[in-house]
Amino acid sequence: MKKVKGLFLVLAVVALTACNSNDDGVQAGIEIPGITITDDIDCCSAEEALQVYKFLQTVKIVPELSTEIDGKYNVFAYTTTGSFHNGYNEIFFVATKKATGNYIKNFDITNITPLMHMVKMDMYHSTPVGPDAASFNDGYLAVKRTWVSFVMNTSEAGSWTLSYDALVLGSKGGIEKKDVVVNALPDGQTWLKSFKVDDATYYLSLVNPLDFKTGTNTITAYVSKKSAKATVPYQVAEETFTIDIDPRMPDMGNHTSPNNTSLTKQADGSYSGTINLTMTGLWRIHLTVKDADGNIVAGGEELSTLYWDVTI
Ligand SMILES: [Cu+2]
Repeated sequence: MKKVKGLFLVLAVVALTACNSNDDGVQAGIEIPGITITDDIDCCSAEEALQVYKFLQTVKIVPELSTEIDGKYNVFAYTTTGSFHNGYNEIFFVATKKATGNYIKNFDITNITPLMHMVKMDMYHSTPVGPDAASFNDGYLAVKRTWVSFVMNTSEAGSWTLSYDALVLGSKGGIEKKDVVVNALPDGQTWLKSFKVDDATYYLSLVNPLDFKTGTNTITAYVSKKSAKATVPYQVAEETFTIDIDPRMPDMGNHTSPNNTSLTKQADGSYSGTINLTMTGLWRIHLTVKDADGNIVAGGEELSTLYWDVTI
């Protein structure tokens, strides 16, 4: 593959300094540790590698979930904060060649298995997880994403481990029961709720509520079904539901907002709707869940006791 070191450095300089110069000379002394400076047949052009690098500046590494494979490759895991919290957490993965630091486009992260040990009862349970990690942005295909939604935080009641399998250019690896800490949410925040239909337990994971802004927002969630065996990660439910939302401000006489739309199931298995948060403060999003025939299976009453709490 052709070397494009010069081009890459120019792009990097522009990206890192946001200078407006059209000077196409290579500037000396720019150090960008641990990233590719050449095209790589196993990944991408230097330009795409720069997009990967830039994306990784927006997230933080989770050291306990990173690993080395066969002495040849590294797998690095990232979250928004470098840590985990109650409810939905996106996890991003990249694989690199140890020798060059170059990214690798084709790798698999599978069987993500979070496991909580409940001390008092000496029992174990898992939690909702996303599908196998996959690319999600055409600009940087070498970054894979999935998610875990933790039903409990780490406390005296118990603690979490996480495992996954990795396959990088034919080499197998992964991590096995690494300790991870799951932080509690700030007081008054509730981003994960459960409901029961007959003997089945379902979890409603609200996606990234910190992204909500005043006004109209897309609201995204997942519905996961508890596994028959509690230690098996809970997959996205195959059933189709509709989730009606009724956002209120409990500190302001429970006033509501206009122009909200229900969350409906999307092709990718997520649920998506529209929420209108007319002002800053605490919003209690009351939920009513209907099955595919329109029968209410959870919530349904005025100010449903099934709700998420979000402060914007
Ligand atoms: Cu637990």
